[in-house]
Amino acid sequence: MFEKITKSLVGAAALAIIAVTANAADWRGWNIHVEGYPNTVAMDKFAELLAEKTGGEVTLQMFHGGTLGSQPDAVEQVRAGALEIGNFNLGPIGPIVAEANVVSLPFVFKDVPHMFRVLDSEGGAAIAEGMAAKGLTPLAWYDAGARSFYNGDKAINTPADVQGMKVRVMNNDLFTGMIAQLGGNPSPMAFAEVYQALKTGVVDGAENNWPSYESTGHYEVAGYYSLSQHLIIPECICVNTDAFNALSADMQAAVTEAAQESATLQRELWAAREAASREAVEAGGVIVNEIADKAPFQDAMGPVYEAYFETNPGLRSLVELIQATE
Ligand code: GTR
Repeated sequence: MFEKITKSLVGAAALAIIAVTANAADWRGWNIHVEGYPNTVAMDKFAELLAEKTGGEVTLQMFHGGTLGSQPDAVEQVRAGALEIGNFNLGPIGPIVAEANVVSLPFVFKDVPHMFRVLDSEGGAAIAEGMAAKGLTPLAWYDAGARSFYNGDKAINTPADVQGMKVRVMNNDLFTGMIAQLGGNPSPMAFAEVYQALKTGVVDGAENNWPSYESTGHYEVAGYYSLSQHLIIPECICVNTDAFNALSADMQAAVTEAAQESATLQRELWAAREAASREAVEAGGVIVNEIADKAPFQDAMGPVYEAYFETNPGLRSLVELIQATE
């Protein structure tokens, strides 16, 4: 009798454990940005919506401020499943996923709306497929505006102004090639190190969007911001592909919906923050320089495109598709 009860209790406990673990996933997520940054707020919202829409079956603990490591490291961690979620810029993903690297070609997009139109078309599908094949499934796209050059001692108006300048870039051969073609010395470096590098003169300049230029304090040590807008790179909420595929179809739909709603919020917050950041740095004494003619910068990028096509002959059509997208 006693044995029977014990057996059935053990059986019930085992069933309960199976029931609890069958769909449940406790995810950990990486984000590089500080509190209050649009992505940080939107990733927290994602975590909230995730729990809500999956009835608590999928939860997410976010780690902000790059506390879990640099972006290139975090990309590898999500691919390997050591982390499940990352809010990544596609720049550092390009070296791993050739299709995703098209968005890091300088001047490939006309503006941010053009970028989103491409992402919502078959071009975006090709990029997403390439990413998933490398273990990074994009669930939604975030806005990261346009990146422009900043430095300490002069406005940049022509490629000649970049001549001999040491410029920090994100890890990607397209970005080192871009600076080299302008006559500068590219210096790939982790985001967290840029402030100190600018301050101590390890680099002369860097490039980023308004919110990052402001939130990092880079504007305090590099007070000329020249509107080259040479890169328009989307960001993703990316999930480890195996972790996502392990979920039921219903749960996958709920997770995707949470990510898309988070992206809608992020894009609204982004628009407001771009304006606020610009205002804040200008109030802090930054000199904003409109570049009258960006054509010489664009014309200098020919060899960067050629090098890309040489390594990825199959991707010429994807670039053409982007250029043909209205
Ligand atoms: C920011 C982007 C970050 C990171 C950073 C950088 O605009 O949101 O993910 O890529 O730039 O320059 O490293």
